[in-house]
Amino acid sequence: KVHQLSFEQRLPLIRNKVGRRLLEIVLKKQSNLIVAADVTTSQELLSIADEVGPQICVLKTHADIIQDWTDSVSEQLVHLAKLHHFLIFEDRKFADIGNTVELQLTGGIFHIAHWADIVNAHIIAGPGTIEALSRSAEHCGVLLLAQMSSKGSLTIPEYTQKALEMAKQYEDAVFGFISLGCIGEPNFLYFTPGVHLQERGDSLGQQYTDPETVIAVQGSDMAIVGRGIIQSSDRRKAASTYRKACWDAYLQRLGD
Ligand code: 5IU
Repeated sequence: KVHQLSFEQRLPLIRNKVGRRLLEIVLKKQSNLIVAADVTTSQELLSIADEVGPQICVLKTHADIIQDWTDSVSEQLVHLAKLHHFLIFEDRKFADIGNTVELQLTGGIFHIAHWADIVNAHIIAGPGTIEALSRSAEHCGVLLLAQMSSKGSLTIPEYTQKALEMAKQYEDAVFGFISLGCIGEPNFLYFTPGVHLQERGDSLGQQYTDPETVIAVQGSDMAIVGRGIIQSSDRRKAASTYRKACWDAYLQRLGD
C-alpha cells in the first residue's frame, strides 16, 4: 500500500494539529528528513540541532541519554527549533499504564510535555497509555510504534494491525506511526528509522535500508537518520545529502 497523494493533499486529512504543522514545515523546507541525535552531552545535542537544523523537519531526541540535562537544555533546543523551523520529537517510547505515563510525560527532571512537539508510545499496555498522552494533544502529537527496524522485533502483522486500530480511536492525538513503510491510510504519516546510505546494519541488530527503498518503494513519509549523519565528519553536508535523497524519493513515489 503506497500512497501517491502529495503532502499538500494529505495535510487537510490529518486530524492532529501538530501533524498538520509538521506537513507545513515539510512542504516549506522540502524536507522529510528527521535527524536522530543520539549523543550524550547537551553541547553535542545543541550543536547538532544548530548544524542540521536548516535541513530537517524534525529533530529526534533521547533526553535520558544526555548526561548533563537541565531545563536550560530544552529551552535552548526550543530556541533552535524556532530559529531553524523544525519540530522536536522526544523518542521516549512510553509503554506503561496511563497513570505512570502521565507522570513520565510531565514530571521527573525532563518535563517532556513542556518542550516536545511529538512523542511516541508502544501499544503493548493497551489504550490507557495513549489516553494519558492524548490529554496533552493540544500541544503534542503522538506516534504509535507499529513496527521496529531491529532484527527479531516481535511486531508481527497482527500487532501492526492493532496499532492501526488503536490510532483510529485516538485520531485527535495520534497522527502517525513508526513503521518500516506505509502500513495504512493517507490520513496518517509514516516514520521510518534504520535509514543509511552506506551501511546495512550495526553489531546490535539495527537493520538499515536506503532512503529510496524506504520512501519510494515501501511508501514511508519521513526518514529518521542517526549515525549516517551524526557520525559524519561534515554533518551539514551529510544532512543536505540525506535531505535531497529523501525528498527525491518522495517525488519519485508521486511520479510512479
Ligand atoms: N529507532 C530505531 N529503530 C526503531 C525505533 C527507533 O532505530 O525501530 I521505534 C531509533 C534508535 C535511534 C534511531 O535513535 O532511531 C536510529 O539511529 P541510527 O540511524 O544511528 O541507527
